[in-house]
Amino acid sequence: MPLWDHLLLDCRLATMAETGQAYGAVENAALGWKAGVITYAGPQSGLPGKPAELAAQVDSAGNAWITPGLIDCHTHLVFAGNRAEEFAHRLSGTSYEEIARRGGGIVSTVTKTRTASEDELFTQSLPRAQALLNDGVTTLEIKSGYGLNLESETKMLRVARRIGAELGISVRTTFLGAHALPPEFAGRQADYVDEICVRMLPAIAHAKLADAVDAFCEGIAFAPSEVRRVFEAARALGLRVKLHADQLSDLGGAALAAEFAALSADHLEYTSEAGVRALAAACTVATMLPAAFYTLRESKLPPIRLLREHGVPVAVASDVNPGTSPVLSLRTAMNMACTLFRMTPEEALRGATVNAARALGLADRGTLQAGKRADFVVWDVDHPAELSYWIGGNPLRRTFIEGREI
Ligand code: DI6
Ligand code: FE
Repeated sequence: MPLWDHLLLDCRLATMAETGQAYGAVENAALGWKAGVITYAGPQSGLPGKPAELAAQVDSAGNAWITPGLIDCHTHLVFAGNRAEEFAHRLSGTSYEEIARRGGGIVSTVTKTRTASEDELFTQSLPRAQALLNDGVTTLEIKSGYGLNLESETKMLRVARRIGAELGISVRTTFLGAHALPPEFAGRQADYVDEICVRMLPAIAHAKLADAVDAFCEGIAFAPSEVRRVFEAARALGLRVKLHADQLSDLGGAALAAEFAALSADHLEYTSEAGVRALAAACTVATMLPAAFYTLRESKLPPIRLLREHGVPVAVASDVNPGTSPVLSLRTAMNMACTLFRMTPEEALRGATVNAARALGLADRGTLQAGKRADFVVWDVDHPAELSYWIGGNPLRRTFIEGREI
């Protein structure tokens, strides 16, 4: 009786485990799995028996590099329409904040998303998830935040879950009701925060539609005191939080996220050293979103050196959204993390695997180690640094999710 379902021989594994080796690399390696879980990831010479006796199916990876499936821990890919027109306006000099103040920006996507039927929203959003999957993503976070009322926020979250079921990809959903002020609440921001805390959040928690709760803490969005109310409501319902923090200004977002033991604080361009210390103490992941930095032509760099010095785990995500990050490739975001933020290619890959898993509170994936989910990608590259090096192209050869090739 074979022990395992499948065994791949002749692999080069970028395990991303903390082994002291760059990328946790193991060459001349083998990878075995059973029932969707890795049973062996190590040197081929260390296999506990003859391959044919170990697994029902044995084949060769032809010495290809294999990484954990990429994890995109911050996206807003469920939305209707697009904002190519706004892109043109920004290029001719109108700022993102100015467009938001004039009722464009996020609110224009809200109008389209509210109007779209659930099927239309699904049909428009699915190809974006498919694009990420085609580029190596096997776990994906999707936020709501373009509905801004209970009906449309739950519609978005249902569509997000349906995308996961349709593609066989693992989707984690995040409720982002505190993304923007919906027009019907103009001049009544406190009432909208009440609506989130008293009505929307409890209903969404009850329907088990969200795995976490997020908020946009910014001058053009929600103040720290308002975010605090949302986070207290989330905590009372047993939901973990994340925060869009310090993207366009320093409102102390990182420290606020840390105070609530957030899974992650995201963006962080304007975060101070005190904020970085708070993240380190709370074991909160710092998520870099360089494609938004790029799209907004920002110049204030996030404090990468301080994050390193204080040992904060750093994730990298696409932030797919129609306004500030129309990027449908996590590898492109990894490239930008290197070129724009001067992260190393290894840090970028760590940020899109093991640290991204932490940012989603998922302990069962992100590395190639026995006991982890058999989510992995076989790449046509000579070195794992190439995953951050190339822009475009299609180096992906095979994708496995829970041990099943897709
Ligand atoms: N920060 C962002 O970069 C996106 N949301 C957020 O909170 C932008 C969303 C949009 O412009 O549609
Ligand atoms: Fe975002």
